[in-house]
Amino acid sequence: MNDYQQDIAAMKQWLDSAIERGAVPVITGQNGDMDTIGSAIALASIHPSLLACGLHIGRIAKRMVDQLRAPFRKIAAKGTVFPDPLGGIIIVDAAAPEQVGIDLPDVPKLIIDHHATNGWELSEDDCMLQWDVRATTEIIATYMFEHEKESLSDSVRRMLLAGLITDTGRYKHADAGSFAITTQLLEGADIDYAEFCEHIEREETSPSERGSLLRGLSRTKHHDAGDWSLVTTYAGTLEGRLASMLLATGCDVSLVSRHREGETRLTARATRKSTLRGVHLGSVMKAIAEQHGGDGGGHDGAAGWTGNIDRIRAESAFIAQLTLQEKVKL
Ligand SMILES: [Mn+2]
Repeated sequence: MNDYQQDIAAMKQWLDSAIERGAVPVITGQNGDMDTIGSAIALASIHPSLLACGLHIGRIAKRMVDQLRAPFRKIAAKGTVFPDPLGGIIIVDAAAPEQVGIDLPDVPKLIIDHHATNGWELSEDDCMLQWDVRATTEIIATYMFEHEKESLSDSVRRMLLAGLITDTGRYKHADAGSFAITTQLLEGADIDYAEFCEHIEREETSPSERGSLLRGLSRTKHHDAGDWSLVTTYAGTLEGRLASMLLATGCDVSLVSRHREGETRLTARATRKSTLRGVHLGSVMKAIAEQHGGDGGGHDGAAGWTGNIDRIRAESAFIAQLTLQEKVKL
């Protein structure tokens, strides 16, 4: 058995005993992106004792949940009363407890994630699957193909596919594994891939969001951060989308910051070429958290940090950390 197969076996064992003990909420990462929501809803479909829930639901995920009438419960950061008895909790696509955003009950945990960095502390009854894959839905799909094939309805497959499509930037950041899972999900399903993809990627903005994106674009600055060409700006909303748009200028790395109610948030993106040459934004964000507090981490090409130093200091900290990453000659 390889590591992944061992993980799947451990996950099966954890799930079987948790379901026997009681209800099992499947909790999403607080950014509510399609990968975390899709993972939770798909996994929750395997048994009535499981319920997908979380603090936020992002816009693509919201659209999918509404259309497929998928069960998802929004819960509050504080004072959520979990069902009794509670068999355990599952956390999907969150690299640390802070990325869940709610007080977690003290019961056995199953953590399923694909971030390069992780801040979980495990106790004996916990189980963690941290795989080097492009989306958490790949891990859920692998599990379901192995043990819960009859739960893989077209709707569930759509949830899993949507997580893959969004986390890989419509397969721009895909690898052989994500293509293999995609093929498996499409085989035997009544899904028109091209139409589904177009549907997922349809990005509507309100006039105020468009205004915010345009102001963000008009405030951009270029920096040389050591070996890297960096474009920065700040915006009040849609930072991820803005950061991706900035990469189209040809820079190596983009950074969008935002400050609201005493909290600063950094959102960064890097091109694949840069990550191959040594940029790791997850490590940059983690280093900022170590130096200035707050919570940071993520992937090599997409990462974030949240904390309470001001925006300018946070941006400088990012530039300083990025400068430290040396370019590898290819
Ligand atoms: Mn993800």
